[in-house]
Amino acid sequence: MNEKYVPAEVESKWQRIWEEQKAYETKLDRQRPEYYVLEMFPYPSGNLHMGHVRNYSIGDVIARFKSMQGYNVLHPMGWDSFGMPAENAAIKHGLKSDKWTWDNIANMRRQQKTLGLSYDWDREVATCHPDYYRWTQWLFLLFYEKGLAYKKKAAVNWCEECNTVLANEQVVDGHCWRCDSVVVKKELEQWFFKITDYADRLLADLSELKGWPDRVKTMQENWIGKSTGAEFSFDAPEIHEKIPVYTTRVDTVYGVSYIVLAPEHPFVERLIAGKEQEAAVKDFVAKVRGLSEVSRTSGDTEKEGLFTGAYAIHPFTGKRVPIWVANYVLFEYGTGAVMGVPAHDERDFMFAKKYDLPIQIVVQPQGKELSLDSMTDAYHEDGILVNSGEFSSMTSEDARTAIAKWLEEKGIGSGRTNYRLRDWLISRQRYWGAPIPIIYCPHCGVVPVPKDQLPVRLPENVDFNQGAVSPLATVEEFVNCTCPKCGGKARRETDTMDTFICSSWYYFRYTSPHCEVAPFDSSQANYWAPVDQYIGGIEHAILHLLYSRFFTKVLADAGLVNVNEPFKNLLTQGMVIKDGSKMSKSKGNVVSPEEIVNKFGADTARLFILFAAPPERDLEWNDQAVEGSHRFLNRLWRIVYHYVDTIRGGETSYDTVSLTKADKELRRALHLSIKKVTDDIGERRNFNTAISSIMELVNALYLFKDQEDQPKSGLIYEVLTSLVKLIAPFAPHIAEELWSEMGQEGSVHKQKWPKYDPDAIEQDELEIVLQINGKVRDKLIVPASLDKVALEAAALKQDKVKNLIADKKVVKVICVPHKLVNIVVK
Ligand code: ANZ
Ligand code: ZN
Repeated sequence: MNEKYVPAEVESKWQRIWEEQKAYETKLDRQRPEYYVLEMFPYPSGNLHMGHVRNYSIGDVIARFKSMQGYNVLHPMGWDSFGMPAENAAIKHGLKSDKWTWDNIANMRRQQKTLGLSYDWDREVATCHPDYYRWTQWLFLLFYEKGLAYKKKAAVNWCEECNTVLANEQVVDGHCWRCDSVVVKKELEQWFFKITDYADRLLADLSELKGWPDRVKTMQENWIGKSTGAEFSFDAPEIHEKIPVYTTRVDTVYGVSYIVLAPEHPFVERLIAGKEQEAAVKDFVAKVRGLSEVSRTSGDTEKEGLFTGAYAIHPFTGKRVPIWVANYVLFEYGTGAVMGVPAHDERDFMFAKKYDLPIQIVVQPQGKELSLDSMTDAYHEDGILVNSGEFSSMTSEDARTAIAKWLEEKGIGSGRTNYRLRDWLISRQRYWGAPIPIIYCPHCGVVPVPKDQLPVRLPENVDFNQGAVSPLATVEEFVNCTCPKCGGKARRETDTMDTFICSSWYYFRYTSPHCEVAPFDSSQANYWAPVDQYIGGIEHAILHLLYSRFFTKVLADAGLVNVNEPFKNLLTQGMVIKDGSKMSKSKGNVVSPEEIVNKFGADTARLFILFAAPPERDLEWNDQAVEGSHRFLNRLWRIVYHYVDTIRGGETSYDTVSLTKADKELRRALHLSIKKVTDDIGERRNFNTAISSIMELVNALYLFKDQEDQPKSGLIYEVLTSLVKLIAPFAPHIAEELWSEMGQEGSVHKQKWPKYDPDAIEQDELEIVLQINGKVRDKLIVPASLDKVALEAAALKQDKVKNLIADKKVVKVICVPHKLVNIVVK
C-alpha cells in the first residue's frame, strides 16, 4: 500500500473500473425493495457550479447508503436541455443551438464523472433529443385528446427581452423569472394546459406529502389560492344585463353601497355610452390597462376609480347602487366585478372615504358596538348582522349559509369556489423547444399530428434575423405540410412548448429510457415510482414541482401510472454562499468545482460540502475548511496504512470477554458512530453530524494506537472495515481504495451497511452531575448499572455535597439515571 494518499490516482482508477464493470447499472428486481433517488436534472449551461456539486453529493450519499442497506436503488442523471441560452448562443454568436447544447452536455457529463457519482449512465436522457421530445409531443396530444390542451386568445404575460410569452408561474413579482425584465400584457392567441381542472386535487393531495417541507406546501397552497364564497348578480337595467359579482362575505350584502367593475370588464363600454362620464372613463380604462398586474394589486398603490354614470339594482333591497370602475378590481379573478362594502372591507373603506360614498354598518362585533363616527378602518371580522332585513341578528357564519340558500331559491346566485390558479400557458415563440404537434388545415381546421408521425423534428437551419414572432415561422420547409386528414396543403403550428413540460415527466422516462413504443413502460414506472427522495433548489417550489404533480395526476387518470404524486420526499438544499452572497458569475465570487477537484480530489470536495452545513441550510464557502477535509482524509489513509498488515494477516473476529479497557472504548466509539451515521443519513439527513461522528471515530483510533502496542487483530479488522464502509457514501473513491488495500473482496459499495451492537455502546462507568438547587457542584463516577436509590445514596455521601448541605434541610432529591442528581435544600 502506498504510504501517501494521492487522490488523483485513486479517483481516476476507480472511476475507470466502475465504468468498465457497469457498477451502478440498475435493473428491475422484485426480490429487493426499491428506492428511487433523484436530483433535479440540470440545464446544460456548460460547466458545473458548486450548487450542482452540493445537489449531486447529497443525492449520491443517499443512493449509496440505501444501496448498502439492501435496496435496489435507481439513481439516474440527464439534461433539461431545451431553452433560451442555446438559442441566444445561436443569435449572438452564430453557434448552432444543438451543437452548443451537446458540447455543453459532454463537458458537464465529464465533470460529473470526475465527482464519482453513482449514476446509471445507461439511463441518461436529454429533453432536446428527438427520442425524448417525440414523447413530450405524444403527451401533448394525450392532453389534447383529454380536453386538457386548448388554444385561446388572452391577455398574456410578455417578456420583451426574451421575446416570448410566459406562464403566470414564470412571472416573479412582475418580472421575468429568467431575465428579470418587466413583464407586459399582450393580447395573443396561445396554447394552455387546463391545470385548473386539477386545482382541487393539487390542493387536497398536499396533505399526502408528509415528506415535503412545510414551506413548499404552503407556497403551493397559496399559489392555488382556494377561496369559498358566493356568486350572484345585480341587474343593470340600462343595458339589460346582469352583473355577476364574487364575494367571500355574502353576509355583508346589505352593506353594499356601490358596485365596482374591472376596467377591462366588457360591460363598461356600454354602461358609459352617451353619458357625460364617457370620455373620462375611457381615458381611465386605457391608463389602467397599461399598468402591470403588480402595480395594480400592490398594497401601496392608490385606489383609484370613476363613476360610470349608471346604476344597478340591489337584489335584496331593490335600491339603486352606483356602478364604478376601479384599478383594484382584477378582470382575471372571480367575475371581474365586486360589490363594495366599505364598512367591512379595507379597500372599499379607503375607496368610499376617498370618493365620499355611503358607509353602512351591517355586522357588529359581539360585546361592543361600532359607530360610524368612531370608525377609522373597516371591521372585517365576523359578528352579528344588523340592518340586514330578515337576516338581522344572525351570526355571520349562519347568515352566509342562509343568504346563499336565498340566492339559490331566487335563482340569482349560489355558493362558489374560486382559485387563484390560472391555466398554464404553454406555447412559446421560441426555436429551441419541442414543436407543438398541431397542423392547421384550411378545410379541417386544427388537426393533431398522428402519433405515428412523431417526432415533429426541429429544423436545423433557422434564420433568427427576420424578426418573426416565432423563429420556426420563417422556415418554409417546416411550416408547409400536408394535412393528415384530407391530404391538402396545410401549415404547422410554429410555437414550441414551455420547457417546463419537458421536465414534468422526465422522472418517469428514466424508468425505461429506451422505450420505443410509449413515453415509458408503465410496469417499470410503477415499480420505481414515486421518487422516494427528490433533491433540488427551493426556486422550483411552485413551477416545476406543481407542474410535475399535475402531470402525474393526468398520467394516473390516463392509466399510465398508478401513483398520484411523483415525489414522496423532498429535500430543498440551501445555496452555496461566498463572502456573504450567493456564488454567481455576476458577483465574481465563483469557486470552480473543477479546480477544487484537481487540487484536492473529488472526495475532499464532496466531504467538505456535506460537512460544512446541514443540507437545507445555506453553506458558506471556506478554503480552510476544504483543506481541513483534505487533512482528515489523509489521516484516515495513514491510520489504515498503519494497520494494513494487521488486517491482511490477522483474525476477522474476536472474543468480547477478553477485551481491555482501551479495547472496549474503541469498540464503543465504533458502534456509537455506526448508530449515529445510520440515523443521521437515513432519518435526519444530517450529513454534517454523521461526518463529525466518523471523525471522532478516527480520533479514537489514533488514541487507541498510542495505548495498545499489540492490539487484537480481530478488533482492528472490525473497526477499520466498518469505518471504511461508513465513509464510503461520502468519499467513495478513497473508501474503495482502502477496502481493496485491506485485502477485501468486491466493492465496498456492494457491502452490507454495518449494524450497531447495543451491548457495545453500554458503558461500564458513567459520569453523573451533582447539583444543589439546580447548580452544578460536583461530578461523580458510578457503575452504569447503579439504580436510582443507590445513585441517590452515593450522591448524598459525597464529601463536597455533605459540606454544602450540612446546615440545611433536604426537601427532595431528583434523580435522572445516567445523567444527574439534583438535591433541593432549604
Ligand atoms: C364583498 C366583501 C365584503 C368582500 C367584505 C370582502 C369583505 P379572496 O379571498 O381572495 O377570494 N374580490 C372579488 N373579486 C375580485 C376581483 N376580481 N378583484 C379584486 N377584488 C375582488 O377574496 C375575495 C374577495 O375579494 C371578495 O369578497 C371581493 O370583496 C374581492 F366585507 O366582496 B369581497
Ligand atoms: Zn385538411
